[in-house]
Amino acid sequence: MKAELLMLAPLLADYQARLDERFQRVCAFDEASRRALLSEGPERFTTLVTNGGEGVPPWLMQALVNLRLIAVNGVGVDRIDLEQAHARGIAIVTTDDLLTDAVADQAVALLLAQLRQVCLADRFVRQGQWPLGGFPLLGTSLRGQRVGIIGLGRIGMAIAERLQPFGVVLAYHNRRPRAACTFAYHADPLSLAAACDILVVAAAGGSGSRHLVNAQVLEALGPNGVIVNVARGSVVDETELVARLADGRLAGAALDVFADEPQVPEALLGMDNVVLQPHLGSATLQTRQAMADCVVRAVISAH
Ligand code: 8YV
Repeated sequence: MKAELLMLAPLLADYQARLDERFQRVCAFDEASRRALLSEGPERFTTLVTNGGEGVPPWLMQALVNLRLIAVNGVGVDRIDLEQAHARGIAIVTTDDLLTDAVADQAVALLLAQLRQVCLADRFVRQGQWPLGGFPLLGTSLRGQRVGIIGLGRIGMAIAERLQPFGVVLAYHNRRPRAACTFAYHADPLSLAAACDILVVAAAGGSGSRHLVNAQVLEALGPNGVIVNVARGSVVDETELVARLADGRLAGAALDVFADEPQVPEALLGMDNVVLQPHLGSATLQTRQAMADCVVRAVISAH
C-alpha cells in the first residue's frame, strides 16, 4: 500500500508521474476539496506539496496533525504559518535559487515592455490600426533611468546585474545594507522612491513587507514614476497604486503579481500605461522542470 501524498498545487506531469510511482496522490487544489479533507482523516498525511502562491491555509495545517514536510514548488513562504511549522517541527523545503534567473528575466522583460509600450503597440497592430496611421506615442529610454530595487536579495541582485549593462543608475532598499554592494543604499522605501524614476519590487512577501510601497512612497516616486512588481502583490498598496495610475499621479506599472490573485482590479484592465501578467515570474519550461525535480527529490528523500 502506497503512502498518501497531499497535493495543494499541481506539478508538471512527468514529475507528478515520478511521485505517483511511490505515492497515492490526493489532490486538493481548491477550497472545497481542502475543506472536505477535514472529515476524511487529515491525520493520514505526513507530507504535502504546494507552491508559493497557494502556501498552506492555517486551518488545514492545524488539521494535518501528523504533517512533517511541506515541499514548496517555489520560493515564497509568505502563505505558510512559519511559527506553527517551527513549533510543530514541520520541515519546509523550497526550490531556493532555481527560479532566480527566470524571475529576474521577467522583471527586465516587464520593465522594457512598459517603457517601450510593447503590449500596447502589439494591440495597435492586431487591431489593424497601423495602415490608418503610425503608432502615435513615443516610448521611454531605459538608459540613464534611476532604478530603485526594493529587496536586494538573490532575485533583486539578479535584476540589478541584468539592468547594469542598460546604463541605469541603481539604488536599493533592504532591511540592512548589502555587504560590498556599490549601489546607493536607502534605509527606507520613501527615500529610495524620492531618488528614483523606476521602482522594482523584489522583496519577499509576508507581514514584514506588507504595503512597504504605500501612498507616501508612490507620491515620492511621482507622476513620471514607473513601478515593476515581480514579488508579491501585498508589498504594494494596490488600491493606492490603481488610483494613482488612473489619474496620472504615477506614469505606469508592469505587474506580474496582485494583492488577491487571480483577481486583478477591474480598473487596470482598461489602462494603456500598464502591463499585466498572470504571475509568470518562474514560468519557463526549464525553470519549472528544475523546480519540479527539486520538489520530487525532497519528497522522495523524506520517505
Ligand atoms: C511560482 C512564486 O510561480 O516561488 C514563488 O514563490 O510565487 C512563483 O515563482 C509559484 O510558486 C508557482 O509554482
